[in-house]
Amino acid sequence: MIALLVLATTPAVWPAGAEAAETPDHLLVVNSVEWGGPDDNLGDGICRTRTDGDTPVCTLRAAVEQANALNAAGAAGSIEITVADSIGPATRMVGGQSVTSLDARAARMRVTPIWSQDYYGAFFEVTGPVTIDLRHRLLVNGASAPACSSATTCDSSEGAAFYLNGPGITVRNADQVLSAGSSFVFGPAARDVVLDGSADGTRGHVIATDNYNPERFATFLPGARNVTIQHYDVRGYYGSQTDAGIYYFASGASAVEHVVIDDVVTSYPPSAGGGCGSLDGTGCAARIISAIGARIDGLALRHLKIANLRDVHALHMPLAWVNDLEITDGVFLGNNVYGTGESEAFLLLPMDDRLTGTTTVQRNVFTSAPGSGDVAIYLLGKKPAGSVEPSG
Ligand SMILES: [Ca+2]
Ligand SMILES: [Ca+2]
Repeated sequence: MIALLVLATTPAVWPAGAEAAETPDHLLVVNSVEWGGPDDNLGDGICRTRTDGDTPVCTLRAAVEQANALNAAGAAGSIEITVADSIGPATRMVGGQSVTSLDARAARMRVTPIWSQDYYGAFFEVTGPVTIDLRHRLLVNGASAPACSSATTCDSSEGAAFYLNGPGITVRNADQVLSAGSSFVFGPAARDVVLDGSADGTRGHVIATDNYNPERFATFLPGARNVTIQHYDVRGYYGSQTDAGIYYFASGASAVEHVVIDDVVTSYPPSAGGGCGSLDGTGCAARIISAIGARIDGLALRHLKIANLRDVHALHMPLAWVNDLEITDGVFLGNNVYGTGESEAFLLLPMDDRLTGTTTVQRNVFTSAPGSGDVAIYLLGKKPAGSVEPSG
């Protein structure tokens, strides 16, 4: 089945975050795989947790702390955090002097609540303009051992991996960013933030199937503005219907504004299997979008591929207020989403008067799993394929 629903024809275009300069004014090179920190002197512009002989040890935490301090001090020019060649591809973070009990909580920069779900803070809190390029080398995975001694201790106090809450933040080439809560939280002060899995041509991936601890790939808090996520393979995450989702929009009085999600694949094996527990997360599947009571002003979903999703709602937005929604060039294959009937469609648009502005759902391909009988799009009742509705 190919369903085409066009409510208007002009996709919105929003600015992405600024690209980093070729040679940054401040370059902080992470040469340690340790979780620990802190930076030993925030006033010197140098990333150093301690010295090993004559060599400064720079952890990712110290680098982020130093970058935040440079911004807070009004430092001129661009700041880039990168990873040394001495750290090989796909190296998990481990150890560090602030990790005293094999408990991932000990490594957190932020220990106070971000919001109700990432209540125990975040490993990394970024507050000002910086480009963080992990080069597919350093894996921030605090959701399973050895970041913590067991899946239970990993999940005992839920927090985020990255809390991005400032202007001009770009995170590049960051694989397997995982925690007990959200992988990335975009906070109320997030402005012009880019999460690019493939800035170097190698595609990014976050596959959250070690256990059921991780719950959200991207959490958007009210007030976040101009966020782009692109070039990732993402799946897994615990399947809560209230608090989880690949993309989770938290409810609040303020809107999340101008989010672009482009070229992100969420593809499960054709034959669903595996469990979703503390020792096996291969069967975990969260909603693609969860947005209960959230307000979103500008959401573009471009070139998404979602395949073989089973028994969860997919794009679940009936109780969100959404102004200017674009879903274009998506490929949604073999999905058998939660429940049956038209009101359990793959794409549940905001109901009643909650969907406003310009809505474009165009050039998408939908197929359902054999025998599922699922509906592709639900907007207060069925529309035949090829429908064209005037905006408003
Ligand atoms: Ca320093
Ligand atoms: Ca959890």
